[in-house]
Amino acid sequence: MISAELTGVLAQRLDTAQTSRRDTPSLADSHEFDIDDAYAVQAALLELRVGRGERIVGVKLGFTSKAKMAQMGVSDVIVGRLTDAMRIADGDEVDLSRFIHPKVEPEVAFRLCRDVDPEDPPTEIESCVDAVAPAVEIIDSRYRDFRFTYTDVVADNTSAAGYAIGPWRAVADVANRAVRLRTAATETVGSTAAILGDPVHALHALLDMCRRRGISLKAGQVVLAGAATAAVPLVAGVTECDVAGIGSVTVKGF
Ligand code: OOG
Repeated sequence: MISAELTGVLAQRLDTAQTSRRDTPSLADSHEFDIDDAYAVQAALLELRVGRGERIVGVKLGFTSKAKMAQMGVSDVIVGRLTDAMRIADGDEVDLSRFIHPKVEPEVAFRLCRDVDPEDPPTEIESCVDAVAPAVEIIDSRYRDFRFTYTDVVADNTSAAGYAIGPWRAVADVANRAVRLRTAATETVGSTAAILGDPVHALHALLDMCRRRGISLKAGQVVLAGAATAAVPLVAGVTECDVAGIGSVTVKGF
């Protein structure tokens, strides 16, 4: 286990990379730390953001696609925090100079209608969700060239940098829906089945992580269930994510 002091130093390094938009080498190049340390660095990083007045508004899951897990050689999802500073309203402009090297992923979002207490977790998390929506997540690893280890990316709040959510609708079956992500440069198609077979499984994985890692969730918070396709560069112009039968969401990079 790394010391509280080193935890703070590593969190500060990642925070400076984000606020100055300058990438940093992998922490694992110079430090040995395990997954528990990585979540402690993430928590310290979020404390810095909250200390600047940001509010935690939800969580995001990563590595929910089998391809990405295989690529990283892991079998566990990762969890990061979303803050209000990361939120982009549906259709709004987003200044690309806010980021280091942003990429975008098509996702499904869930809205929580009940708190989730890790000490007294619900038996099934579906009862805590009242709405679903199409979403895009902007990931912007603070590491040079997106080169990181499993523990690095957890420390870096799972590359979370921005998100936009389309119109909410009452909970619907979101299994195996066609997903299309269009940017000015590329079009990518996929299926929500890439998200652990069904985005609802991402909710189950989240509940498990909440129990294991003492993460509490609050009614009104959002959950991004993970990418339905590989991430693509976020470029200037309109980026649209469409989830068949659920709806679409856009952001406009400039
Ligand atoms: C890590 C974040 C991955 C997902 O949905 O798998 C992620 C990264 O690739 O930078 O958000």
